[in-house]
Amino acid sequence: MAEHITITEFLLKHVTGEHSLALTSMLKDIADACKKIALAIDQGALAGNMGSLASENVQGEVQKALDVITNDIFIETNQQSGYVAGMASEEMDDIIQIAEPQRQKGQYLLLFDPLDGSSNVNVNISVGTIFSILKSANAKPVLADFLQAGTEQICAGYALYGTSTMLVLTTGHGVNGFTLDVASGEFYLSHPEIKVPVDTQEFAINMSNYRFWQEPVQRYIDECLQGAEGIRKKDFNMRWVASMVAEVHRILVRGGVFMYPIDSKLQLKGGKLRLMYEANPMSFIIEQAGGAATTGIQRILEVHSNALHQRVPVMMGSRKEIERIAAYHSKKIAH
Ligand code: P6P
Repeated sequence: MAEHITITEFLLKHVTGEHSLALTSMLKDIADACKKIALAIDQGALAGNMGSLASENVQGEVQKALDVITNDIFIETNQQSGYVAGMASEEMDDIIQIAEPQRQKGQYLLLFDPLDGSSNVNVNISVGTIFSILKSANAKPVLADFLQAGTEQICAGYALYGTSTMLVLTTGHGVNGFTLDVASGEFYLSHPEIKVPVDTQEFAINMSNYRFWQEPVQRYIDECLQGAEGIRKKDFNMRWVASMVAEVHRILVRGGVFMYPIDSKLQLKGGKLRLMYEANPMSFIIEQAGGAATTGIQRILEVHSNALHQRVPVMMGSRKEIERIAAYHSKKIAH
């Protein structure tokens, strides 16, 4: 792999500033955790952990054995650096305090969804891990220390367990992708300085919810479906993998929009996707790659966080399309 640099070489060379030591160390542990998760998933049904447990997570979702296994891997592996003072997981109600000996070096918060799209595991469709890193105001963080706007993130990324295992991350200076070389166990830089195409002809949304959407979303999708004969004067393609990490990665590579908008079914919950460890990290990545991310009403990264498992509407991807969608929501573009 002489033509590619390893993730460690990349981090040492490119991660600078006040958080550089901490981020280099924490991202090494995150990469190690994702390698372990990839192994656990690659075993598939052979490892006997594809089933569902009797337990439910804080979301009220039946937990799959792998949800718990990957959650444990992420927590255990990311306590090594000494920089993580607290964690929060989609799979756990409360924040996770890190004991004194492990947190002596710094005050960072690691929020994560250990296995996003886990319902796809049994049918062998790509899944991922999403993470976000914040600075804590306290050495012994409490819940309030986690409730920061997405603009406060110092790092975000995801692992995609797809046809290859990839790690994609940003520290606020662009987006870079690394591919796992299974033979050596190293992540190598394979997608430097990723940029989202500003235009697209591809949208990703769960069409079965059409009758529950608000008018601006129905309008946008109707116009896409009208294709070249309609006002958009071009045909659109549709994708829906039901795995946010896979959708966002495709958009980073070839453009598109990912939409999980608010709808009449989700009104009381506030949305489908979670702000702190899904929408915020993915929005940070998309924006750093030149795209945009909105709730329909505001920039996702500026949403005020008032609960650890808060949900938000999510529409992100190619900048010009997201600007159009936001304009439809604010009625700045007449029919
Ligand atoms: P639906 C996976 O459960 C997830 O949180 C996202 O990764 C994905 O985009 C979405 O839900 C899929 O939702 O309605 O298709 O099941």
